[in-house]
Amino acid sequence: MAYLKWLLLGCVTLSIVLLMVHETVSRTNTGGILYPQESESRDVRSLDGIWNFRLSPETDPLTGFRERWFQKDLSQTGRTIPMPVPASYNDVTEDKAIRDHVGLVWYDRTFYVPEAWRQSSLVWLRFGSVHYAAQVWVNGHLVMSHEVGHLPFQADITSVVKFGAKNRITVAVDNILLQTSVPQGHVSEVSTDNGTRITQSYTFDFFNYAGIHRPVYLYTTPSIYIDDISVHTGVRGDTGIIKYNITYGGLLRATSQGPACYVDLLDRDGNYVIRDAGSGRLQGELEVPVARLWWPYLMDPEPGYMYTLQVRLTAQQWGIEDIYRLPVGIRTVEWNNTSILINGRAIYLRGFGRHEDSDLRGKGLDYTLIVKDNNLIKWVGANSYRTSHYPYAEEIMDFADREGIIIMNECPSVDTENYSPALLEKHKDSLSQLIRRDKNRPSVIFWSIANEARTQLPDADSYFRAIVEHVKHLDSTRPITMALARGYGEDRTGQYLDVIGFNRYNGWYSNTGRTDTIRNNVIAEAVSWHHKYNKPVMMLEYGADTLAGLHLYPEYVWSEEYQVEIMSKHFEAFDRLRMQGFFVGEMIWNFADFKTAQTITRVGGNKKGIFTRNRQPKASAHHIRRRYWELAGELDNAILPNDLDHYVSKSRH
Ligand code: GCB
Repeated sequence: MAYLKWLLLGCVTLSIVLLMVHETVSRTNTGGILYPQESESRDVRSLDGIWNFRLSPETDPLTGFRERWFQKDLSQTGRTIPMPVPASYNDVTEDKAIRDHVGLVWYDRTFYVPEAWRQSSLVWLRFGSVHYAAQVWVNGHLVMSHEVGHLPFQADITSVVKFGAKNRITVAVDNILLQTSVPQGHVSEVSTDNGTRITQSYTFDFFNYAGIHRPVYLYTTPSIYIDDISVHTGVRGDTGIIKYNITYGGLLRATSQGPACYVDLLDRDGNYVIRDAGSGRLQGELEVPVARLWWPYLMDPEPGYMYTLQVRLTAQQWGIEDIYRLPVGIRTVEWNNTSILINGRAIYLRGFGRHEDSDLRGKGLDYTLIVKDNNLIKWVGANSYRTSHYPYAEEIMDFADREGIIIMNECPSVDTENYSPALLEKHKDSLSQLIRRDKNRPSVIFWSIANEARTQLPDADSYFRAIVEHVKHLDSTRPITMALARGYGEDRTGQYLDVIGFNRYNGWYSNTGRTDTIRNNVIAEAVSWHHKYNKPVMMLEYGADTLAGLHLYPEYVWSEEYQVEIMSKHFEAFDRLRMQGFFVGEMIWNFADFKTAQTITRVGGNKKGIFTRNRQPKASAHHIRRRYWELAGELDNAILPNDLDHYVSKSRH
């Protein structure tokens, strides 16, 4: 009985969130989600910093709603503590109750809106991501509700802000995952020494960090504004093609003429390549003579070449002009039964699965970490990664665009089971939001629709057919994949995918310690997937937990030597598979160690990283570096760095 009460409570919390979504949908922007940007017509202010924070009482989680905490300063409702934004709240204090809290937490802060913004400006509030569900009030008015973490949401808050005065923003965050959330989770009751408490469980291993994870921006647009830009690029001979489609927002009188739109194209150095194109139309096509193409890292001496599409929207009778600058990379993506091609050249992926995860910050955006990770990716000679198991921050994706890193862009569906119509809608919605956000990024080459779904279940067939149809409808220019973990014999979903990705822990979860079973098993499985579906195949996860500094020889589980050995056995398999013509990539699990839920199978987290959580290399990082660079040399004629091997003797150098 008590169990049911708690379960219901979880549902109640989320359904309040959902109810509010419906109530506020008219005010929440459902159009584009362009990244906030300063321009001649737009102003941006960051609301990052130290916010006030408090937990909802665990035994009465809905108090904050009942007592309307959003109508006063949070500090007037009880004791608050300082909390950094962006950051996960879990690891910032010494309090286990905060780290392991299940349910709602509250944040607030004040901010000023300059008087100068009153003139002809709309004021927008945008969150890069809040995990898992959020409601936002400005000056006591509910302005936004959002569900599914890892994705941005925004609203026009002009009607509720006070210009030239102090304003308050309040955010309620719910971390409860249920059978109809993406990803799925479960709440249950646990009997403790202090009475009954709720506890949350989930089948995935990464820690369910929560909070305001990414930057919060206040920004302005003119009253008629560029709402969204979509580009599709192509190549004809040495001419680059950019097709664009611009939508605008704001109220125009029924009698008035629509706004006119002009586009310019600038090269990487800011020089005009094309001026005033489009003769006022919202759609058009640019022809870029002798175009510089967007190439992946190490496939070209200047990878990640980005132009800037400068869009000017003018509503002359109102004297309004809005300007937005979108980075654009020109490239093509094609695929067939055996290969993926970028700009007509076959690619071979060498990369990893990753997590947004670091000490203290959890999943909070951290610029130092982003730059460090980006440096390490390039140091290792990787050309790709999967955004396992959810969309990564836009600030991270910007690096991938500019550096030429190929992204397999994954939505937050992990271990999906208990298929239901409600879950299907949520899952589709997460993909709509992801595609809306990332559709213009040249680095995004694949959409990954799920990780390790239970694809052997009868319902998986129609469920994933519907998901694939949905994605194709939104974007048919990129191949769709999924990280499959059920055996090829029982899988029901590969038929709908364009590329087969599989995860398998040979020598770790199966045949532990027997590295001599790896090579043939990997080859046999990859070949079987290809035979079953006649699609390109790649390995998206393999690896071994490794405690940095643990050395055991001959190789023994958890040691650095064992991780290296396991990798070499996979490398042998990959090289033989490459010769068969359908094997398109290898991604090791994981880039870095990361925090997990507490279980007896993890020692202080998942240790399958080739880097420690602190981003220091294990022996495996040096090992994979040699392979990835050598592959780049062999396949793309990349020039190898001269420190791949340390000097040993004259005969080797
Ligand atoms: C998997 C999951 C990944 C885990 C990994 C592991 O199959 O996709 O999220 O972290 O295994 O290390 O167990």
